[in-house]
Amino acid sequence: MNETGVVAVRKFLDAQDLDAFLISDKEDQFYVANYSGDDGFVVVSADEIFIVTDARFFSQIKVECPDCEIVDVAKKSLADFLAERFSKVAIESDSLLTKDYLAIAKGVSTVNGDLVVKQARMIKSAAEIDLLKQGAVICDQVFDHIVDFMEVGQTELAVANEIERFGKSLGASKLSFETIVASGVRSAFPHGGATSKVIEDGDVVTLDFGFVVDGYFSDITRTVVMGEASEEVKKVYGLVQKAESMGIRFAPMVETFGDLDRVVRGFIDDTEYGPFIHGTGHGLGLVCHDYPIIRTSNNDQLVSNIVFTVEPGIYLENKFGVRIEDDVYKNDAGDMVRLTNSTTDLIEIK
Ligand SMILES: [Mn+2]
Repeated sequence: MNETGVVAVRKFLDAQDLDAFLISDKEDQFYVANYSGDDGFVVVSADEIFIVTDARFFSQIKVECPDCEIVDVAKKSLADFLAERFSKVAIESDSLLTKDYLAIAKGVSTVNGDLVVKQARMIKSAAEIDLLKQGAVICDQVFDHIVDFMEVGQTELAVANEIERFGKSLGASKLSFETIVASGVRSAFPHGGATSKVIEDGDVVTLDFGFVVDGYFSDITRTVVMGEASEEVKKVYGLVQKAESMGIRFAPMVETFGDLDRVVRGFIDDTEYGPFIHGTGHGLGLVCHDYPIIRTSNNDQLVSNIVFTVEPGIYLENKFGVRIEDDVYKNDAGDMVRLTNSTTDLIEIK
């Protein structure tokens, strides 16, 4: 049971005059109740926490969430359980299946509580930051290794496989996402997964990867050049590098994540290579693209201990693309701390 999560949920129940909060999002379930089963629901009321699931998970619940009460779905459906005990229930519309919602809505009235747990999850404890740091350190070690490993003539897949193998050998439990190795004109695809394309001399190569440590995600992007970088590549690279460092430098001075997006976006949009086509970054935590997504419309305050990425990019169709991404947070003193520390200077692999 995570005190911060439970407090946030019960505060919402109080404010909205609700009887219970139905948590359907798996990471929210883990965050609030420490329940890691891949099936079932967590229901938080003013003084109890229930886990509604089947017998496959009962023994695990006794270990993970000893204070929670088990509701056996073989004997009572979720909808019946809620209808018998509660009348007004918060739901998570971004994860609750429509069929479950329709069944529940017959017996209780519902209020949407999508961001309640996600906003609590944004603020990381020291222990969570430590796990996020461990993943970021693996990213840095993998980047060092892959720069030595890469040669003209390898396929993107061979490079991706080596990134994944090496990261796991350093203790990662899994990948944050399918590794991106995009070379040559493919580097202009913002999310170009690795293919059998052979990496050639002069190719710009975008490497975007991450690893999970104890459930917490990391995410790094570096763009390298095989052989000599052209003047245009150097110019675009320099602009992206500047945009990224501006994002990190300005983060302590802005009020909201939307403001941070405007700083980075404004810089790229004002160059001859604008507009900047995606968000400036995203939160990192129990999922890779965690709340908040850093875009102009986000009004969350950029307060201390929210771990997030800064990842501007410029993509020139049919030519090449450059993106640089680091994992950062503002500490209690108001200073930015980088979790990933690989150089952002242009590396030409010769
Ligand atoms: Mn990212």
